[in-house]
Amino acid sequence: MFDNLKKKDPAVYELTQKELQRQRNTLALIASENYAPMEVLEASASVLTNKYSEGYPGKRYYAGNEVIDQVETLAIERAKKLFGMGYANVQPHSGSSANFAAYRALMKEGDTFMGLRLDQGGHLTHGSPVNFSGQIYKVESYAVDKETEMLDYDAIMKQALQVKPKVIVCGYTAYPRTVYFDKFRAIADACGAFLFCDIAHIAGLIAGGAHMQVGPYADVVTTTTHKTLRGPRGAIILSNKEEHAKAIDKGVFPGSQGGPLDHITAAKAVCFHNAMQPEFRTYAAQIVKNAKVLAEEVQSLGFRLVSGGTDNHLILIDVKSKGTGLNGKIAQDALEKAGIICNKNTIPYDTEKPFVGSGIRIGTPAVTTRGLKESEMKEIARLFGKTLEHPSDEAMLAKIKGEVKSLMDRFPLYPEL
Ligand code: DSN
Repeated sequence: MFDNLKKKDPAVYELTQKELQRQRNTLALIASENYAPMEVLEASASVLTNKYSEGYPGKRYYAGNEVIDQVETLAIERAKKLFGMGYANVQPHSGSSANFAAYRALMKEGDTFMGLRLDQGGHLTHGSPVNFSGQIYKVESYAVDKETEMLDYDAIMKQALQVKPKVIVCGYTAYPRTVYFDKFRAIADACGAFLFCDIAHIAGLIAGGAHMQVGPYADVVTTTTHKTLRGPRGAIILSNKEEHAKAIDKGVFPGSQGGPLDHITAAKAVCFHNAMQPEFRTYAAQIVKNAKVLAEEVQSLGFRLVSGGTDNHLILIDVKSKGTGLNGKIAQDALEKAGIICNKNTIPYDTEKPFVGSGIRIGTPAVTTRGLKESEMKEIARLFGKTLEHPSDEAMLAKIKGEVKSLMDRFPLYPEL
């Protein structure tokens, strides 16, 4: 693979190789990242990239789509089966595009929806004022409980009954706990709202049986395909309600996108097939096991964890709690120098600006793909703690980077490349 790129465009080839080395040598702890398997990379790099196929299977605006129709239909059928839902649109290019199209299907401009505040673990598309979601619609955000830092379903119910939103958004980018979709269904029913679930972070856990199912409860579901699902970059929209199908399809094309990325659709189909295999259940369970051990170990180093722990793939660490002058940005920068790649994050009721944050978010989907297990989580916690004890000691950070590389060398990444 890549022989032609190497010959024809050595500059781009070199950059891909550098990135491969970076991925091989560092610890990928960004909770939303993963390593797509070779079969997903191969489908993504296929000749399917050459085709224009605006429209949907059997109803295209261009000729020559007999094969693409089969690819897209296969992806749709697999997505439906994987999540136990009756309808799927596999064309969205990203989670934000999927959410845009889904909102268009469920709301009119100026309608009100409820979503978790961005600084508490929601996503930009869940109502941030700098995003289309906060500009086109009226947003009534909800928050996590100040004490437990978890969703307070009674408080959300109370707020929903007052606000009477058109849509309740349930889905998070930095929430380390189980999401009870059944409780959200009850809230949506009580106030007459649609329940929209953005499962981007936990889709792989749901597919792999390591988190409660969403299908029986949601009106509309969106997810990216590249996080815990371990597929190509992209997204899908799902529903069980026939009434939404037409509006969602229209919201994607022609509402907000042109031609689908057919090579990515094929890679999504591969991802869904993989996620239906028994090994994927083992993978999903291991992600959670690893996160729990990592959380306990980080906690035992004296860091406070938001909500006190984790039920899923991610851990939100209040690095300021250590009282050693750390904040999210200082910690992220020091960890990066030590080869530990993660992101700064606000924590609920943070007093720091979003660009600084009091927290560090880490997750186990990528390291679990790489084969690391509980004993390596202890090693990761040790390296994490040592780094944050010496955040400005460049020699120490360089030494830790060497230790990180030695650890990762034991778990080869993409040996074929
Ligand atoms: N940017 C993603 C994350 O890191 O959580 C959400 O889309």
